[in-house]
Amino acid sequence: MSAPPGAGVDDWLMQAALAAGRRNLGMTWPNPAVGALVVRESGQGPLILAHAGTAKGGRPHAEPQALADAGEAARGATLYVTLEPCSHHGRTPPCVDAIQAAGISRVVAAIEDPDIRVAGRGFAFLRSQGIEVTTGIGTEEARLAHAGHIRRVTLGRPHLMLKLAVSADGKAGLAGRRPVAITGEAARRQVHLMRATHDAVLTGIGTVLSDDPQLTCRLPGMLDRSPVRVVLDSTLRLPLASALVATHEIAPLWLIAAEDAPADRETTLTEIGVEVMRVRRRPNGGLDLHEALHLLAMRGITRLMVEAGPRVAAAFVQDGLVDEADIFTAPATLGTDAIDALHGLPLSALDAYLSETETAMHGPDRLRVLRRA
Ligand code: AOF
Ligand code: ZN
Repeated sequence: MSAPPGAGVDDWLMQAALAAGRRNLGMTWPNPAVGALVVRESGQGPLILAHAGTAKGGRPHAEPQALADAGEAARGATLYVTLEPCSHHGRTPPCVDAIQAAGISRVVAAIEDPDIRVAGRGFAFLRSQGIEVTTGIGTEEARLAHAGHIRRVTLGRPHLMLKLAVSADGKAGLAGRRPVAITGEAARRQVHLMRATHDAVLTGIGTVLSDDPQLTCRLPGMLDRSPVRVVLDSTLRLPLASALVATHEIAPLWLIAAEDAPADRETTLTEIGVEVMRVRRRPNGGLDLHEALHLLAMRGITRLMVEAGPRVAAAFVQDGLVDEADIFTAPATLGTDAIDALHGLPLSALDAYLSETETAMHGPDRLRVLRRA
């Protein structure tokens, strides 16, 4: 394998570590999906001895798995890792101890871990043991891959991705909630992949009542990568016969209700395995979205995808809570009496704090990715 022109060896090996970690996005919460490689100089270029990503459920961490796989050959080798190795005693011993014990002589890490239990201590310990530490390789990609973890530990809320599907004239549906297909099959598959790489997907009770969605990942063989399904349901109207309830053994179903929602509904729902949490209402009667996100972060959610109707979508935009908007635009128009994609707001409201970073075609539909600067 030869290095692409212009990129240093550390850069492209870090890209491989990032790929190893990203494979498990959506499966490692509450932990970040870290990637690690053990690499030795072979005399004819670097040789990747082992690679690993943080395991499902968040443990074991990436580094001890890659080190165990490399075995004795790790002695004197370099470890590439997408996040600062941990230095705290959690449910597993610190990764820095495993790195030292394996005899690694150099660590290349993309970014510091903002978790207050680590925050530079991992690097400091490695250096104090005479291990060379290089940081700042693949920083931008690592910040994206670990955005959920970073926001959860620094802001107490998940990274929020808002998915929208709009017609060429910026509409999201026909008046009167009449169903209409906007985007095509390739976009649908991409949305299911997005569900797989998020910890949870959130919608509003209005969408549940009109569309009866499952919000699972129905790509072949990927049903077990379905996210936690979260419904904003202030008065607990979720029908027991809904597709969400019918699939609650495939992926958890959590409802976020108002403090004043009927207690007997909560009892009924809880008995069938649905989890109910409550948040305050805002003066306008809507649920307090900041509190809802805080609750989800406390439950361990790092990456939240919002796949909701125009009212819920607009509420998150208005509260400044959207970190990324993934907008599929179809070639067809729906006409002036169709419903706006963001209730009461132009689509350009997203430009107030997001800007376009990527664009790609999925069949006939264009995906634009907007991110917070
Ligand atoms: C690493 N490598 O692969 C991951 C790390 O509860 P614990 O003990 O599993 O620790 C969780 C914290 O460890 C998490 O908040 C984050 O700071 C770090 N995650 N660290 O060295 C990994 N996933
Ligand atoms: Zn660790």
